[in-house]
Amino acid sequence: MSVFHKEGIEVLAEAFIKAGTEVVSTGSTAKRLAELGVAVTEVSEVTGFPECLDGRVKTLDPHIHAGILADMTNPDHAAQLEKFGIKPFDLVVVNLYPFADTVRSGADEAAVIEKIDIGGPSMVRGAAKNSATVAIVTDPADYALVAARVANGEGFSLEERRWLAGKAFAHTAAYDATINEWTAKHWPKPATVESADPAEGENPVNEAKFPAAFTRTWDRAHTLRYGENSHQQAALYLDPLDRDGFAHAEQLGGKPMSYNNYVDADAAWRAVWDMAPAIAVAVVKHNNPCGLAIGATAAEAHKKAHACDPVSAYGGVIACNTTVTLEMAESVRPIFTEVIVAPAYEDAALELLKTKKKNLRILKVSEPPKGHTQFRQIDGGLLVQDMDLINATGDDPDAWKLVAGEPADEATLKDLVFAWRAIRCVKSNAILLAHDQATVGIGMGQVNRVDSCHLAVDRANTLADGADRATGSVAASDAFFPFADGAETLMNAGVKAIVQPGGSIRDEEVIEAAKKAGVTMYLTGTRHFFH
Ligand code: 93A
Repeated sequence: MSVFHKEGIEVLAEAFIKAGTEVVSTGSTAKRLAELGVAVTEVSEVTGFPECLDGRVKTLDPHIHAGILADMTNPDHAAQLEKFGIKPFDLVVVNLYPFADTVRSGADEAAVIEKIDIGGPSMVRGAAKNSATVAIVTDPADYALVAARVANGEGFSLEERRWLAGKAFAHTAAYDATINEWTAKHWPKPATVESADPAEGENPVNEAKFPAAFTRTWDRAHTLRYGENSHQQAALYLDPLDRDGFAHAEQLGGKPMSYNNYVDADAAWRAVWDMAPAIAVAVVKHNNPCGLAIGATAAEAHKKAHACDPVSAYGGVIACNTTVTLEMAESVRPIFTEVIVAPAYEDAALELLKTKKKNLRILKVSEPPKGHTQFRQIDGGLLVQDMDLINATGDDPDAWKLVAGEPADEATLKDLVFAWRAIRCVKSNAILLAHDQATVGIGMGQVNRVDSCHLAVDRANTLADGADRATGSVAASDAFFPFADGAETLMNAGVKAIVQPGGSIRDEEVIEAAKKAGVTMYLTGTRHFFH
């Protein structure tokens, strides 16, 4: 037995004592077992060699490994152990040095390297290979089971040992994958190593971001009631190296999160977090914002975001990039909402949301994302890319090119910048109308841009009070207008300024249409597709 985490070993100690089990153990595990009354043999007594190199070599010795790897159903193996005076093991209990915890703690490189367990995984893999006669336990959740099998005097069945072996290999594979994730980031392929891949020469690969292979691991946190639909099974997995990420958000109230809740809340959080230092609130439905706004206060931002499309906001997910105040909680209170996400809540706000909206799932995120790599599974493969963040190239209005109309006045330019920032979280084809730092009409997810333009205008102008909000608003388009028709739809509806990437072969037609309509148009040179 050699365990870094000593929690829960009392139950094993008790079982060992009762059964009179002979136990061999390493340094501090042996000490703990002895304190619990187990007659334990130090590993150095078995190996005839002291633990050395600051603990780097403790169990790495044939007296241990032959005892683990001898297949006692094989008479020849049994005879060899006899000849060398080595005793076979029946059970190996190991848990490994906490590599991921050490990385997360911000420890320096030397400390991180020291927490790469070598002897532990060797024993785990040896015992798992030899499941014919040895049981391997790596999960403290299985200690009670071990205690029961030790107590019955018969031990584990072959099927049980094989199941444990599978768990053990999964454990060491995940452990090495985590180490590899760290090395890929910190020790990328240096320029001095010539590449055998000609494609790399043409388009050099950032090895720290895109290593030759991904061996990442996610740990199953829990299963979900169902997936996107009730006939789909689903579970949530967590990245062991990113405990600050949205998926690790603390739930402060409400029913358990569903699969769709996670998808929408992630989209809502993504829509607001990098709007900081501005105070921003997003209302998301089906992975798309139905309102996004900046306000002087969180409450104001919420009111403005909600006003964009109050019909769609029913049953939505709300994200706020700063503390949810009591005033904002009051604003949310009358609206049926599935989830609220924020980095903090005023005590009174939390109290109100918890007591008056019992079903509302309340999530507290710890930190903004660090702009992680995004993965998208395709059949038989995986697409990997950087996340699209605010302040990508093209987000700076000073670099925009005025191609039609008068330069925007200060307020209009502010709205154009807001619209351009907001559009990165709207599914393509995306057209977004904004006024006074708030969306007023969003056209999302259409398969042609002109339909998205119609949708954005319709949304802006289908309020209960019949208000025309398209007139005087500004528009952003996530990608260029392939024809003039889309831009004309916006301009006919009264949009006064448009920001778009440009780059279409018919840019001139689009620009001409804007000039004819007297509408201001800026080109950013980069786009914000989001599929
Ligand atoms: O440094 S090691 O890789 N060298 C070894 O030979 C070795 N044997 C067991 N680490 C080794 N272990 C690890 O020590 C185990 O995996 C376990 O995590 C830890 C238990 O040490 P102790 O009983 O002193 O707390």
